[in-house]
Amino acid sequence: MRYVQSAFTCKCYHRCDGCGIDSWVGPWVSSWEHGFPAPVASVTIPQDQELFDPFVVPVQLNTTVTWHNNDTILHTVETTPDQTPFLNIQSFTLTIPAGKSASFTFTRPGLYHYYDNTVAKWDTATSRVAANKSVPNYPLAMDGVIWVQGFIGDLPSGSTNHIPASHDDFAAEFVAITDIGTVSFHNFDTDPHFVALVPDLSAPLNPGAIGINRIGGTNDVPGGETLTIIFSKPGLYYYYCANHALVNKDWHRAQAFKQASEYPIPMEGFILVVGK
Ligand SMILES: [Cu+2]
Repeated sequence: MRYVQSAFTCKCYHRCDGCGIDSWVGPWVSSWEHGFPAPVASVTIPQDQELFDPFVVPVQLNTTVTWHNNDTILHTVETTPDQTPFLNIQSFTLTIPAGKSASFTFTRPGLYHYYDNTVAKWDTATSRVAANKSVPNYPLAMDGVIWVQGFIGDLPSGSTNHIPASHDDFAAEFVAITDIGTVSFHNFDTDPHFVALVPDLSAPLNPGAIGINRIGGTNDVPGGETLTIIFSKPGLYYYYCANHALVNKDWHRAQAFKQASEYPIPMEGFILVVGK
């Protein structure tokens, strides 16, 4: 794929991978319109786990994602109520009986956060998906993220996030910036918190290292500390606080420590860094 910003018209062009023809991207044109197969991706619902696998799926624009329900009960796939210019731009609700599949085609770049409302709930106080207590992988919730890659206009080059006082979570779960950009985290809590990447994910997830970053709380520094991280590679960064969550290596996800105030909700977040 190739995106060209013309100096005079500000139109974006997309070069077809197959035939090399540039097409004006408005509406988006993808290689399948030039005779190539439409991109597809899949998410599995394994038996007796009450989880989506994999948790985060990066896809190209115009990809049709199919959820395969290999479980013995019905599951739902529903976008969370959160909506921003880069989050849940298309909303969907799918109901998938045991042994069946359902699909959705993503035609707008951005992040899509979805969950199964039969085994997890939307927590309005924190704007997070929380697992129901009865699920086998508790405290992991049955939610997932689809990242539809592509250009998103009007993103800032710098953004902020914070840890509210008396919380063990980040105020915003999803933040988006342009490449190169920065995210500043302020810690209003008494305890120290950390920002570190969930390991062992393959690019374009976590495409660059950010280190293990400690943010002192108000017990350390009057008013709490601010941490600023520079992101110089586009991609989707999935991070967690090592003081309040561990990495579940089976599912490549952050999992809340029992002592964390928002348990079962893990102290995790996503930063989408979009190329200009
Ligand atoms: Cu923490």
